[in-house]
Amino acid sequence: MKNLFAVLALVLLSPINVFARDVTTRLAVDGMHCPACPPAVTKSLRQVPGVKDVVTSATDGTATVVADESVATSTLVDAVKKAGFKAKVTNEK
Ligand SMILES: [Cu+2]
Repeated sequence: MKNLFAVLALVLLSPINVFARDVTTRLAVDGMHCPACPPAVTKSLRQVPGVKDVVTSATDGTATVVADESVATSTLVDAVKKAGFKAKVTNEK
């Protein structure tokens, strides 16, 4: 019983809400023409608070982002823009 309370307290006190849902967003990224491009896009996207995982592909011209549902897709598009590329959401939440 004591353990159950300890776990419950941990969950409630955790700065990361374990009940928050993760959402995968696919972005079509324009202009990733060389191997140096995807890392720049990935880096910019990873700096967005709430983003948990990023996979970019220069061959497909895509970025797949796993982020907390609180992260707006427009924020992700802006992050790609900041890296110097144009992006468009290709799936809806
Ligand atoms: Cu490049």
